[in-house]
Amino acid sequence: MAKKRRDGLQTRRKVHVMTYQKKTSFSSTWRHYSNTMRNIIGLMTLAVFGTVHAVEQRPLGSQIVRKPDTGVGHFSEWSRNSKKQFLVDWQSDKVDQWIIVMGNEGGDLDSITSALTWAYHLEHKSQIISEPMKVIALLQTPSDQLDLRPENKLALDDSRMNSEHRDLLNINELPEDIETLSRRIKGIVLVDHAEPLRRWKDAKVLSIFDHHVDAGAAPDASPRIFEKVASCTTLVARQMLDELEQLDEEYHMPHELLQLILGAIAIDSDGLNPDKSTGTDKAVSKRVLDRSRWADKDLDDVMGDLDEKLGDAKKDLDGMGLRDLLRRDWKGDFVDTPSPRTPTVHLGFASIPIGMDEQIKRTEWEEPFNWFVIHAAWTAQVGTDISISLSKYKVKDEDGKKKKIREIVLVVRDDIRVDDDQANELFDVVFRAIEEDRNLNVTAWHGADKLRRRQMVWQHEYEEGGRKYVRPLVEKAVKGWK
Ligand SMILES: [Mn+2]
Repeated sequence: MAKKRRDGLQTRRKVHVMTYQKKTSFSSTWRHYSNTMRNIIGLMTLAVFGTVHAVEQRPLGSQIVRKPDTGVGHFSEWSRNSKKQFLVDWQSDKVDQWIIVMGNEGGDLDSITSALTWAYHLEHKSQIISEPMKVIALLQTPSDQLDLRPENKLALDDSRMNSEHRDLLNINELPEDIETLSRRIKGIVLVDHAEPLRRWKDAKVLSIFDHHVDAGAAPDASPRIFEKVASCTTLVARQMLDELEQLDEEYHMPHELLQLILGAIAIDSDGLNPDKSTGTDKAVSKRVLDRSRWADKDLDDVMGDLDEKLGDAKKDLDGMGLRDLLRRDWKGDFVDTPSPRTPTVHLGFASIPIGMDEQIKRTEWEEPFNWFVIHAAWTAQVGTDISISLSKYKVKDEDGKKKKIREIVLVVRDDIRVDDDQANELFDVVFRAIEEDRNLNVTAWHGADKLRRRQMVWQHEYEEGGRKYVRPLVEKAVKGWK
């Protein structure tokens, strides 16, 4: 009976999809014409039959919405239910009961997995030991940005999550202005970042799990865990397992979640490569593996396979243009400075895993100017005054050994929060911080002499000089600007 109903639904859905596709295949001229005609007819109907009939009309300009194909896994089902409940509660003014667990806005697999894991744990644990808590994982990336990371898509598919991410709550789906929402909810839990983004500053920070530099935020949060491990997921999973094993009766731990956890740790640790990970990453992975359907397999084999598969997907950025490369791993936020003239500026960071020359080739005219105009359009859209773009690529040295080259692009614009003079000063402050850093030991990029004012490109070979290193360095410089 239930099956029959489902089949019926699917048939209806197919019809919907077909109608939708047929509509989109009309030429735009025809669509425009027919829309105009429909609007005119609609208006005439309104005029002739009045409001009673008008409410039965499809609202002017409305579109046919395609029904989502929902995920197939239990974990997906849980996640989709939480999302629905959160939205229902918001609509009925009960959003104050909710805790939001959020990763950083780069939206990598570590952030997604950490947030989902902790939300799942908190909710299920509370159902056993106390009043059930309402907890939702929030992805601080817009839904259309998720697929710019092919490894996320693959890992979520493998965990039988919905292919269109309908089972995840994304930042663009929040029904309320974030500053207002952050005052109404019960609190937030930060995973994979050290302090709340400015827009969440009024929310109560209940817990923090992170593997970046401790910025001293929310000293009373509990748990408040900062440890240098490969993956933040390691810290969240360890806490979850510790607490789970304390319970008189354990809640169900779906394989899909365990697999997601192993995938996130595998990709961040290069398959538990000892140079990239710690004993903690390994020990926690083993505990997770033992609970999974792969319990009889060898840990290093499983993690190696996951890393290879997800790592290959991660590198597959063929055909991705510069704008998508800039936004696929973008982190930005406001920084306060002591300057009485402009106390707050916006600082943004892109991380791009291919070099500048290759990025320039992916622009329409394949010339450096094109890189800077696309970049300028992007930073104008997100309102960033000071932007840093970090890229890396590998070359072979004389002995045929691979070495990693990193690049740093600095651009300061003068049309958002700061004027020309202030932009010059800010550029100098950040320029000096980067040039004078002994670890980075930067040299000018080969095309640096052709750059415009307030643009600079360097290269360096400092292995640890990724965003986790450069961001605090630049933030400190900006905070010191007077
Ligand atoms: Mn992380």
